[in-house]
Amino acid sequence: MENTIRSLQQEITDFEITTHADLEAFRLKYTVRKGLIAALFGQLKTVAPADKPRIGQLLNQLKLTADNRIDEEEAKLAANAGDSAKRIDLTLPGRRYFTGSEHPVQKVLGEMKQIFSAMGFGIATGPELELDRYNFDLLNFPPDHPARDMQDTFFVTTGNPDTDLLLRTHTSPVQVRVMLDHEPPIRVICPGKVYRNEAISARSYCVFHQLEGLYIDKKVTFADLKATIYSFARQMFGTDVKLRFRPSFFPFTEPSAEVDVTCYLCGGKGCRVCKKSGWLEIMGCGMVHPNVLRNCGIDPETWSGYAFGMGVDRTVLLRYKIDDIRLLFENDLRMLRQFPA
Ligand code: 2U9
Repeated sequence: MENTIRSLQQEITDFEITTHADLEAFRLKYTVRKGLIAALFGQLKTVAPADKPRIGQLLNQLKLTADNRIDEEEAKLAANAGDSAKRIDLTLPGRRYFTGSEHPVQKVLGEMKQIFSAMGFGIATGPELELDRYNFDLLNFPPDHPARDMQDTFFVTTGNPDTDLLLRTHTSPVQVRVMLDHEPPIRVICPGKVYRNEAISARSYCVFHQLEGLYIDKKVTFADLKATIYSFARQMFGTDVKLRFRPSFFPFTEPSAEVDVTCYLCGGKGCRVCKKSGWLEIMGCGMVHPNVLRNCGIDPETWSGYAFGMGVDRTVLLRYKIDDIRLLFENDLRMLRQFPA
């Protein structure tokens, strides 16, 4: 027994412990309730009474050595863990963080807002879920106008013309709200999302962005409208662009026009994007229809105004050479990360 204790004493001192797993193996072998030391204590009753005090003392010493070893090794392992945390390799390349950035639609909208703000326009916003009255009736749409068709508009409720709700098909109802709430003069732009029940493709989507503008004052003329659009187009598309106004029709403006700029991709020579015409359509515009002024509580004998409206997404696609409008609405990080701040 004495020899066994002495050889275990040596073993416990020499046991190699470098990891937590080694330490656990040590503990399981020697110090647990079913370990070697406990087994020797169990054999103490077989020792001759005269030897018992000496052997007992040796066993106590053995147990103490094992317990001390565990305490020491635990402390060493803990100190090493601290060391490795402190051991940072400063030569490693840093991790790249993607900090988030402006969506390309918001970049273009931001530029447009900046241009009109500098010309004195305020910015107004309104609800995307809109009253049928504000989206159509007050804007002089006749009851049988095709835009009111279920094929074109997402109606939410139908049956009561005063309370029916729909997803706005243009931002014009925001200007209606501004006119109902404020006395002229009024000079605002209204940027925002609009919804149309259209076949989805790479070129058209059921939701897109518009920016519309409205100016109402005494003696506002079509010449004021042309000057404003010229100034905007030069700042937005380049100082070299030329404009052309083509007569058109909208229920809410009279007279009405559509505006083209010389294609800023080919300089007007003709390319695939402008379909060899040299022109790109950028917006519609016109003088606010007297019926619309009256519907919104403004006397057309005293006040006149112009309005314009443009789609934003097509400019975004052309500017950034994106070939599918749906990419603007999918929030796919692989696309968005190509537009860093
Ligand atoms: C009020 C009175 C008049 C806003 C206008 C247009 C012409 C126009 C289209 C451009 C491309 C819509 O996104 S698009 O399909 N818009 O052509 N919008 S005048 O006229 C208004 C608005 C509000 C009270």
